[in-house]
Amino acid sequence: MVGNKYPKWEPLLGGAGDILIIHHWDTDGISSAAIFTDYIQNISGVDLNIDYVVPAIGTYRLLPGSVPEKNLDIPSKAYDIIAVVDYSVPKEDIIDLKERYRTPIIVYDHHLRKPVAEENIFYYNPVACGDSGKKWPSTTWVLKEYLKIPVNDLIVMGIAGDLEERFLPAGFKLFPEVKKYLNGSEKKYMEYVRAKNLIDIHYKENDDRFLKKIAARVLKLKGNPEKIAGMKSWHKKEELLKKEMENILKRKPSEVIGTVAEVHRIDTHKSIISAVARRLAAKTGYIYVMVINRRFFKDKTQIYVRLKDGIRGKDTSVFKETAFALGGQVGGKDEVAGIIINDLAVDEFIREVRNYYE
Ligand SMILES: [Mn+2]
Repeated sequence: MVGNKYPKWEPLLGGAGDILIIHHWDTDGISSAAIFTDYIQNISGVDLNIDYVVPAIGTYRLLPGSVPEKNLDIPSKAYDIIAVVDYSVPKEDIIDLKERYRTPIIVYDHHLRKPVAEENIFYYNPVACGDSGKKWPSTTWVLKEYLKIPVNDLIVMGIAGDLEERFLPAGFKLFPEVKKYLNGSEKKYMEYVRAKNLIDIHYKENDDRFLKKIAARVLKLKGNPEKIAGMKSWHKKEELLKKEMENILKRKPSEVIGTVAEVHRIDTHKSIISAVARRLAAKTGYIYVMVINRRFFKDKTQIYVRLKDGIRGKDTSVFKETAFALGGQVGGKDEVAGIIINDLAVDEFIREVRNYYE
């Protein structure tokens, strides 16, 4: 349940004009930015100037400066408020951002992190504060509960973004409001999953220019899955990407870790590592799948670990702790580990994970 422990930030909007929204590059992050935009536009009496910034794909830090050295290409101007939605970063980064810009920070998130309790940081993350992640399927749901918005297309889109078909059938029981909104139709829900795939094309393509506009675009479409399905140019991009994905999924694992994990090495500039891991996790006979991509960053490697769908009582903490101890950047939820690690540390990482599990 939503308690009263969270301070209200709405009074800050009085007199505010320039807002920066930093959001995760995926459908939940985009939908959350759209919901937040709609909310502040409605309660502010004036026209707001809103800039959107999407961090360099695959990074989980708030390090202002042009990409690739730093991961946030923030326009050089002053902001009255900065919001960070659905983007999981270390607590220190949020505090640093507040001090650097001398502005209040509003955070809405559902990733597992240490909570931030600091003056002028309005931190809404029930999962960081001890709630089960199962109760918070998306950041759009966090926004819905705390801003007290009735279920709408953007909220469902966020859920479809993070959980896809895995939301069903339990999600209709756990979240009767969603079931009611969709008239109990699982078929209708799947339209959001299809629309989600079209939205996610843009981060998979690594299209950073368009990603700065996509939250406003999706808000204009009100998150309506039929309208999104009508975007022809988005379909074309999807086709090309699908072909590349199919080619990767046809291959056998490059190696296995005991009876625990299958490992796939890929080699691409596109940001498809999480999508590849998702597809593999749906069909693997192992407990985990690990995907390794050496080509996305110049001298760093992307590693993505995902727990097989439907496995209970396990998480990805061994992978996260091992990578962290080797100097890697680590993010993700219980069932997912997103890791960026120096090329030179990859072999050692695999060796240590092997030592643990074999
Ligand atoms: Mn999310």
